[in-house]
Amino acid sequence: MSVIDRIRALEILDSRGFPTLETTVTLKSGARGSFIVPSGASVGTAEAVELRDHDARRYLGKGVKRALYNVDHHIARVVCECGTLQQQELDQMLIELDGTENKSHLGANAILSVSVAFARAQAQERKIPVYAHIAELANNSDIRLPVPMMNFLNGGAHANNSLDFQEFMIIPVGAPNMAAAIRGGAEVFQCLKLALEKAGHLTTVGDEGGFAPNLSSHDEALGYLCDAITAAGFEVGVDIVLALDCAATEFYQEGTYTMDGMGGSASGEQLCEILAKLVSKYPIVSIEDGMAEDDWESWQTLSTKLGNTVQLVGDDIFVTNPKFLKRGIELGVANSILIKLNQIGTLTETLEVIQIAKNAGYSTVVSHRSGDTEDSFIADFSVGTGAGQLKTGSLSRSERTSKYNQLLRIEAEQGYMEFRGLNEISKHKDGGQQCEFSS
Ligand code: 2PG
Ligand code: MG
Repeated sequence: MSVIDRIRALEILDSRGFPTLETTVTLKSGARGSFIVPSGASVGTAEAVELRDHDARRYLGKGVKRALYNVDHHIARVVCECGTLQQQELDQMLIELDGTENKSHLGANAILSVSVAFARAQAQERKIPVYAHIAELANNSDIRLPVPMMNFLNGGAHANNSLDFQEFMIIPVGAPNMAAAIRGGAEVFQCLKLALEKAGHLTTVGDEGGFAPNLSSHDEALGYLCDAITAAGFEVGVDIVLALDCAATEFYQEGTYTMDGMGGSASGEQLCEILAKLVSKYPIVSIEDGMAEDDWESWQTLSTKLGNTVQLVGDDIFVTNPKFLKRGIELGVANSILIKLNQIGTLTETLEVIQIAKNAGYSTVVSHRSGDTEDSFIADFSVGTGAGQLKTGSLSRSERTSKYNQLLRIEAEQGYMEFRGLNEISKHKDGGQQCEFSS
């Protein structure tokens, strides 16, 4: 139980150079917590609303002064007056104060910034690590490090290149701990850079810090990843496996998936075949948004075809919202959910969604946004909730490495914390024994 003394928001910049909110909550005890809100590019239609100013004279209309005003005035006035508060009470109060289903009145950015900053302030007040406080809020006794999904080749809405799929990731599942996982990933990343350079490709990076070359096919991208894993001295499919985020909503319209960069279009069924072929050729254990957010039928086809062997992660289709997740569970759509705090807008609701997923046997992948910041809260959040997996971009750009570095700090401070490797990934293929990794 804490009493809020002061709340202040500031308009600062995210990794794409667009404004976002940083909110600081100060408790009566003097403890403080801050949170910087991230921002997506491939945004699900049903996500909670990020309030922007739409004033073309500032930041091309993307200013967040209205959201800032809502924090400093509307929210602060109410929550600073109400005495002792717990997280759930605060979040409920924010939801009611907003009064809309999609948080469009105050803005999900305004609401989330207060919700998370309060949790951090409480952790400081209690003199415990943020992840330990989150574990208590989540009622989770299974604290552990997440397996990191590292996005080394960027395409889709995150890069200006030929790749239609948005993310080509590696997962160092054979690592015995976080330090080894990150070291292995970093070595693969450097080997990939050398290979791309040698082939005459640009090694400029996309929004999430992965390389963004103009490749001729998704096959070629996956081939580059496999070669880099081998060049770094690891065994493809054993030490390190692969994952995709197709972000298929971005190239879907009226029943057709149009992959311009790859020069072809496909029906849902055909895209399903394309994905099945890639899975049979490469050690892909996880596919996110293989189908579009409103193409539930093709999602069902994909889930029937690949759901027994591959982790199928719902991002745009579930938008971290209990309503859509429950529908997915009923219809047998996907077997995993991507967890983004700003898709739903409060900490408490995010914890509820994770609980629903866990109860249904769906795995959970905590995720950054493509427009992110130096804030590393999701690292602690993934540990405290025992989510099992964390997707937070490549091993370059500080807004990405800030999360990996926080995981390294947590592991080092603890001396040991459980890291389950491939066992975190639902429906994965057999294999994955530990081998070439050392810390
Ligand atoms: C995604 C995310 C993060 P964005 O689609 O999973 O990688 O991208 O933040 O642009 O929605
Ligand atoms: Mg996604």
